[in-house]
Amino acid sequence: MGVETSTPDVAMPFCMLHTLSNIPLYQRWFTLFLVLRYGTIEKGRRLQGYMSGKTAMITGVTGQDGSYLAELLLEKGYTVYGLVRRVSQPTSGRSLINHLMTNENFHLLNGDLADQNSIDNAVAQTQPDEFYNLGAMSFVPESWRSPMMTADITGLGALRCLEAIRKHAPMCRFYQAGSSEQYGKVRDVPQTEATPFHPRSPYGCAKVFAFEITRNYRESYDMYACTGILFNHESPRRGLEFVTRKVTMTAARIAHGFDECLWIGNVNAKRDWGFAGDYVEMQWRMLQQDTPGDFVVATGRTHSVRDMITLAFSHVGMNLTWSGEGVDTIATDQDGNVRVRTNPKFFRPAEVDLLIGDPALAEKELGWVPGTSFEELVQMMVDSDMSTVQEAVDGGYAPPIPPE
Ligand code: NDP
Ligand code: GDR
Repeated sequence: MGVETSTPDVAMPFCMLHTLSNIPLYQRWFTLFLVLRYGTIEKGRRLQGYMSGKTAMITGVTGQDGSYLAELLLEKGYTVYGLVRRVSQPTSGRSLINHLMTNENFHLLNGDLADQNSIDNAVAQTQPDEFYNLGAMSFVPESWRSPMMTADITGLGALRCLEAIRKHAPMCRFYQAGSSEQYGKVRDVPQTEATPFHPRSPYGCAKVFAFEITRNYRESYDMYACTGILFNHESPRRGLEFVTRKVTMTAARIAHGFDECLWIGNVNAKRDWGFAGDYVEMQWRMLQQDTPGDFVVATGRTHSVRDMITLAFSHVGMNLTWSGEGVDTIATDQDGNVRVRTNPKFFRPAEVDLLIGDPALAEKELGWVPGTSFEELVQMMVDSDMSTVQEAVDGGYAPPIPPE
């Protein structure tokens, strides 16, 4: 028999009493209004999330998306629990959430996506209303070097979260961070929710498993579980190994005289790049619907890596001219200096050539349109990295270096 996902009507008055006893009088009246106006206790409780009272758990809270999502949920009045791996030096590596540590509604719990017990305990202890599984080994090239670990964390990790919810908090709503890498060798242009998957990396394969097992738990146990199939999204918080951040940081380093040129891989690959700050709003919206579903989240525009580099370098005063093909591809600036060179070690065993998502369903059902253009995104990232490098110069320390 399936597990109930919404509060049965008969329990409604008791749920209301319990819920209302924890909040101030004026909020009780507003909540009652919401319940009467919108008809069901479930919807009333969800809208009440604006005022507080809801609890969310986030895996991957130390990463780009996790940090933005935690900020968003705290602003909405949630109590947020971040599940973090135990590290020997907790302050380093948590720079993206340091500013949240003094917020009384933000808490960290030790847990690892490789370890069922830790996720079970965290869910049983906190009884979250919403669970966002953003944790993953998320760097595609690493997935060829560590395919087992990738399958374990990025694939099985999602199953472990679903199991913990099924056993300990079956009413909890689950969001899985799906990826356009699931489409890989694309069968449709643009890609939609109906486009078949053909992943091209161990990472993509692991994400397909996570997607399918999320759907399976929804269908098997009637759980509110859904996947956002998110296309590439970037920000000043993006890891330095991903191409956009590698480009913007290297451009800033070159502008300040730390490097001569950028070493790059396949510049012909095309991606649908959006701003991560916009995309976490969608992750939240997907858990506020009456029925769970899977959605493509994308801008509907695509650009080549080459175009992204050209744009980023133009913001630091270098106008690039490209020449050569394949491993001989280079770009020179207006003074004839070679600013971009190709290193075959950045080519992938199997490439995803073209990604462009169709966000029409998300727009229609969730009322969402991305707010930041590609041009604004690149400008924002270059500005941020120029400031970071300038601060290092002023402070007399070395600026960050993108990993090889
Ligand atoms: P990041 O690489 O910035 O963050 C990954 C997070 O996962 C980190 O917090 C990391 O923690 C955590 N993590 C890694 N291994 C484990 C583990 N064994 N147990 C617990 N946590 C772990 O990723 P993003 O923020 O960019 O992406 C968030 C999610 O969205 C990921 O699942 C990614 O695959 C997916 N995605 C991302 C897209 C993008 O363009 N950014 C597009 C589509 C999907 P630690 O700090 O300890 O390393
Ligand atoms: P991706 O992002 O693999 O799409 O995965 P990444 O920025 O790593 O690569 C994008 C494209 O750029 C090409 N490329 C290079 N990439 C890197 N990292 N370094 C280089 O030097 C370089 N040169 C060219 C790549 O070949 C590729 O075509 C990201 C991650 O966030 C995943 O977790 C997420 O699921 C997908 O986006 C959607």
